[in-house]
Amino acid sequence: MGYRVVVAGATGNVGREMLNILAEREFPIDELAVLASSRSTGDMVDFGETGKQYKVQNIEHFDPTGWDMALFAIGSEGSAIYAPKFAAAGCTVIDNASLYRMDPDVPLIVPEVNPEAIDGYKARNIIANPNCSTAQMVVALKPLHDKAKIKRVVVATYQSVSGAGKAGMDELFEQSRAIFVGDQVDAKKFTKQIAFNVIPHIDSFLDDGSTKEEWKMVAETKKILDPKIKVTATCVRVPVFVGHSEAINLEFEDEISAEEAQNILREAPGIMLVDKRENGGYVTPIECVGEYATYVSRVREDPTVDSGLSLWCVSDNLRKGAALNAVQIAELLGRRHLKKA
Ligand code: 11C
Repeated sequence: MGYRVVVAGATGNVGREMLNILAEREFPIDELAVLASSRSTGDMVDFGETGKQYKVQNIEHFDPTGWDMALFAIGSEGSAIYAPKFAAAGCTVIDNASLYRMDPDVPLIVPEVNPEAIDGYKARNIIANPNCSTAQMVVALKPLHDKAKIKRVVVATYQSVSGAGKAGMDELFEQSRAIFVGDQVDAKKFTKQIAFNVIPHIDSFLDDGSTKEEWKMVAETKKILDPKIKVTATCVRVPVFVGHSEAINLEFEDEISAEEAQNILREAPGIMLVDKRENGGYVTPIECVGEYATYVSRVREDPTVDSGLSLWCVSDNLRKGAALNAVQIAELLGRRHLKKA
């Protein structure tokens, strides 16, 4: 006995991971519909490693009446059209796009951090999934904030190209190949060469000189964790296929030692502490691919402020940063609000 579940955007990086994770976690599904744009209609997609395949249906012609929930990974333009339609038909939308995240009537949820906020979802019947770089950061921050109250966060990100979709992954691959064989290197998806380079620019520029990705880390952290926390971010694209990394510096109101922080993080939900203070005693993005955890390493005191810590945080941006968090929201919604058929 389970739910009638829709995955929209099922052929993209995040949609495919949604299907994998629903299958891996044996989410209670009575009926599953996989949707995409007309371009992919009729394609077959795998339901994880179950051996089951589903035919992709055209989202334009799909009637959401009678379906319990829809996991959307169709971008803000698609969400603007289809999220209100599905929500009005009684199908709760769990939306991976940024469109509704700051809407006061739409809960923005990371289940390890603010599960109770989901109770407000009925106002619009939409629940938002945060940006990938925010999701992993707030999982790491929450238990430390509970202990010693974070005043200020200074974060630099090292974000993989899969955050920019399949086109971003293809561009890193193509440029790397071109460099090895001596072909011309073309930049299409990114503004500069990404192979063997880093680019301090993700999403569009804002009037104050920051980027929208940096703004999201500020605004979403405040909405999910605590509006009083000050955040400043520098978001950087790096030539890594999957896995976002973050160098995070924290200033606290109350005292907290590195050892206390390590002990707290070791017990915290969603976190795997790997912090051996020796060669290789930390996690790099390549090791987090396909994993659920948010990894924390390199926890150390920052002696330049009264109470400060620095740490390194890595997670699979397609999983905790997107698809896994969406499925965790679906599980939370089911537990707190829906009756199984
Ligand atoms: C990136 N974080 O790495 C972005 C992708 O608001 O959901 C996700 C954008 C978002 O490019």
